[in-house]
Amino acid sequence: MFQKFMNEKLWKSATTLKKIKCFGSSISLRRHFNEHSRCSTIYALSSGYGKCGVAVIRITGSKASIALKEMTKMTALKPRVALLRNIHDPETKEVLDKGLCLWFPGPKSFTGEDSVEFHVHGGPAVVTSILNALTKLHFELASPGEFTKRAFLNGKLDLTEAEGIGDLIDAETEKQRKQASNQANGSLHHLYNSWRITLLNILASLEAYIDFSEEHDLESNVLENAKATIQKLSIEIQQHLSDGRKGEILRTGIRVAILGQPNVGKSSLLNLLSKRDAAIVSAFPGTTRDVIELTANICGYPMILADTAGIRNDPENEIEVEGIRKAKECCKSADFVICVISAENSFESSFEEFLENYKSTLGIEKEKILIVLNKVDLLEKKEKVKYKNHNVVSISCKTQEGLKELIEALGKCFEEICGDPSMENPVISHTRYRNHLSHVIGHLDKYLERTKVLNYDMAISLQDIRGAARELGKITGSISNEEILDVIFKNFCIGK
Ligand SMILES: Nc1nc2c(ncn2[C@@H]2O[C@H](COP(=O)(O)OP(=O)(O)OP(=O)(O)O)[C@@H](O)[C@H]2O)c(=O)[nH]1
Ligand SMILES: [Mg+2]
Repeated sequence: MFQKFMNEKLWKSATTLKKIKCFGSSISLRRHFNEHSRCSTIYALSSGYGKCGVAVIRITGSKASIALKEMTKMTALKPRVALLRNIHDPETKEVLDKGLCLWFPGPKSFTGEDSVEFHVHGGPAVVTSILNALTKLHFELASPGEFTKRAFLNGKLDLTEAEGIGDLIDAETEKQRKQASNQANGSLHHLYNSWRITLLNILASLEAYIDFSEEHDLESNVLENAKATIQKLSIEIQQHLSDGRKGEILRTGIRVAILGQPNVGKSSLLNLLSKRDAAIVSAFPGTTRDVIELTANICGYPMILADTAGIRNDPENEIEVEGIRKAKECCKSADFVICVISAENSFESSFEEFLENYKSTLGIEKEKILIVLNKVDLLEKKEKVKYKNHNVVSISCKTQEGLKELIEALGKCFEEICGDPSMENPVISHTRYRNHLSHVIGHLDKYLERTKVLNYDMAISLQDIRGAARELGKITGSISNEEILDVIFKNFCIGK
């Protein structure tokens, strides 16, 4: 009988979960959105601005089909078939361009609404004329990320998938693309949703247990099972959280600082790795004063490389003192440090000692440092061999000798820091997820703490589980509000 009662409860909760999965957004927000979207049809240039071969203009909303009828004179609309048509101004009837026209009736479209695409010649005047024509149909220019926001509100994707799409557009390197693509395809959605479903199932069984046990005095292992599952889940989430922020670092770029004494070739290395003549190089020690940042792609990893002032004990003036202070700050906050030494200087002390020195004076962990011996073009062959025994990469910024080895070594270090998104389980890519997950752990810990006491109040303990499920819902967007969505979508580009 208890089992039957439980089954009913679980069935009810499963139905709720199905709804959650289908729509992905809170019901009131969806209702509000549906009312608004009924009257607003939006458009935007979805390909980049500027001269290009083909430009894509997208229209979405309940009146999108009017664009096809008024501007292409098409009446019978074939879904998802590209047709070459003249595109007219709806008022003057002038032909603005000839291009491909596509019709995506909702809900089988990206946004879930009726949508139209015009693929036209990518000249700025052509694009402007078509955008102006759409204004004449009383459509509204889309705000940043509005297409994706509508897709989310129409239950086509959850928030992690929407943010994955945003990251995919921002991705500049192969590893970033892979991580974003996994996320856009639901890797985090599945993980967080499965945790939420586990919690909702526990809630359902505990609620059933409370209801049932008031009338019947039955022994049941429901409580023990719930506790064991929550313990297991808490460990799983904690492991997911203690990931060294690899996903976030990969998404935003690995911050690498170049550190070393004056004149060792730090600026030369920055220019070489970023393939730009950005920093001033001179034989005068103390040339660089400010921190100069450039980006570079190293083996598919995004590196934000900072050149810094050379560190020495006898700075010439207060400008150099400030430069050295900034250099130290930069190294302390970096994810990784390239420490450059010069083959010109005699370097007799052991490298281990050298590393220890940096570790203690600047607080940099040994694992986060790569030592680069520059100017090896000045060394005799037998001298070069001497350095091979040490954990050092030898290079000449002048002749580019050793550049390939340096890039490989950096690639390996970056894989340690960020992992390889092709091989790994989904990782936290946004601080937003980390914050919510920390709250989830807080709720679960509270639950486990309460259940240690004999005769604890079960009804109150259920609040902790509800709280944890709610936090997971905030990540995926099954619980959301306009404010959260505004923050998330404002960073998207217009037309996506
Ligand atoms: N022979 C040789 N000279 C180099 C090499 N790399 C840099 N130099 C020279 O070393 C001098 C200093 O180079 P920079 O790149 O300005 O050195 P830095 O470490 O940035 O110096 P500061 O900004 O003063 O701290 C310049 O004259 C460079 O041309 C190299 O691999 N071989
Ligand atoms: Mg310099």
